[in-house]
Amino acid sequence: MKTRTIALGALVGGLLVVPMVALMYLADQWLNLSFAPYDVFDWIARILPGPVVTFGIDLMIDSLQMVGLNVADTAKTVEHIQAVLAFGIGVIVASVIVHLIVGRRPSIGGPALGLMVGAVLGLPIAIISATMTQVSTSVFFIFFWVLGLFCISGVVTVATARRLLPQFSLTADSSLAQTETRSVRVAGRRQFLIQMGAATATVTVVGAGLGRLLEIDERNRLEAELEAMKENMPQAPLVVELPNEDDPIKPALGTRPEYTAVRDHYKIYIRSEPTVIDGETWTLPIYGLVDNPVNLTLSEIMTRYEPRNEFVTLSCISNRVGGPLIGTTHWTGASLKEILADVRPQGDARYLQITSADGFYETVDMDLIDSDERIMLAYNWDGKPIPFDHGFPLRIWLPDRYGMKQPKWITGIEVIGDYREGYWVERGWSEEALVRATSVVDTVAVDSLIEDGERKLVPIGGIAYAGARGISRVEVRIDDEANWHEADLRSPLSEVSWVIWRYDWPFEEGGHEFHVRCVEADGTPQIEEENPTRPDGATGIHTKSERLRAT
Ligand SMILES: Nc1nc2c(c(=O)[nH]1)N[C@H]1C(S)=C(S)[C@@H](COP(=O)(O)O)O[C@H]1N2
Ligand SMILES: [Mo]
Repeated sequence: MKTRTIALGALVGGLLVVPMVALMYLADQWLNLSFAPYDVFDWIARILPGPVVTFGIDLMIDSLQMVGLNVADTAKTVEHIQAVLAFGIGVIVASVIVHLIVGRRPSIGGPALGLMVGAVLGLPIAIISATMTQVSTSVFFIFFWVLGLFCISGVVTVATARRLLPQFSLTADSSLAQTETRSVRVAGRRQFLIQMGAATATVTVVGAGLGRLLEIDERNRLEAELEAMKENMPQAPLVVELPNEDDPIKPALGTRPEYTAVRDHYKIYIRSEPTVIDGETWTLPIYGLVDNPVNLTLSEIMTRYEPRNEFVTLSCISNRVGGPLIGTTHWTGASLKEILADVRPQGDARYLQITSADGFYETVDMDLIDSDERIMLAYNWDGKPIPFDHGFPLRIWLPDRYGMKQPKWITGIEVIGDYREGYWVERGWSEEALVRATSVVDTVAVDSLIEDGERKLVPIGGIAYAGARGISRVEVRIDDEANWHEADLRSPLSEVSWVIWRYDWPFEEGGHEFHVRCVEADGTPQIEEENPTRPDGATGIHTKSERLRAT
């Protein structure tokens, strides 16, 4: 009897949660109410200890790689699925518990119990949703929407439990007459379940379908808005020209693009969804230990300060050796040193605490800003306003640091005296987050063999990167050779971008391993020892295995 009750509870929970999620999705898209499964997921990710979160992310990345999926493309989708699944499992478990309670005590039940169950579960989730939400709707509405939905679901769950659990429709089943009524009742229950399933399916399809249409519509609207904004911006869109087109060293076929298309640039953010900011109303307050606090608009930042341009390679500290979380694009912004001079920091000012719309924050040492005019508050990528996913309208750029030190979606800068840890530093990641030198074999280009007299050469190529410190040398080793061969270096896009290298190797059939290592401009070799990403960034030699056949 107990296993039947559990199964029934799970079934009802499942039938309930699917339309619930669909309705929340619809409400999110239509009325701009928050999508609770993401809010809860984001909240859990925020409160869990750093190592646990890192372990979870690592596990996910490993699994994705094991099944051969592109991590940069799929990681967020997997997170979304996890969030919804976790939410679904939560509701199913709750429904099972309700069924067990109602089943054990047929005397209790009814709408009061349903309301109570809904409120007990809905209250914390409504509070989490209201505090974590990224939408502009009043938290008051969000709170009552989530709570209300849970209360209704609670009432429905208890009511269905009372209809479906056998002890409500059956006292004894020994006599023939009662066996007849029993079969009638079993049939009635089955019909009720079918009706419930049909209702579930209808609400789900209509809710999810409408929600999806609205979502597409909204995305188009935002993109059109950003397009229109480009026209009115003091910084006219610019066609980015690469400075090294004429370089005689050409990338080996199959090397990643030297300039990353913005849509292919990796994306990392602490939330399930990117943060969307209205550029028209956004301002940047700079306050705290300053004599002249300011509140700058986007166009003030663009026009008051000489725009600075740079080809920037950005890497995530969670990028593994040879991983996808690295990209190079063209950044435009205002020198932070110049902006700071205008706010006139007071004598005891030491750090800037930068805060972001998504709840992210980091601290930057003012001595660093003083010593490096290149540090910028960037508003353009690839000659256009930074896309929503990448931090519109403003993000900071710090040469030589991993992405974790560089907030996007900046909403405020407080000038402070005492050091405060940043979001990821608090979670156990590197305080300095200086990028570590790394080199990667992208390709062994068997499809573009070069005839060299008697021999054939196979181009091998990839990237090397050491932040703002630059690369002076890249070396390749094949299999267990004693010697490393010096590769050719293409002139980089900038002093702070990665370098494309290539080495044309005398072709030999069979399986081979191609290893690469690099040396920084000042002669420091890359760390060959393997280290994990946490806490200071991954190190180690990248190796590509390839089976070569003459064609
Ligand atoms: N506001 C905010 N800024 C942020 C983050 C974030 O989650 N929120 N992630 C950081 C990390 S860990 C990285 S690697 C870079 C990624 O920038 P991208 O998504 O444009 O590639 O943004 C950094 N800035
Ligand atoms: Mo990162």
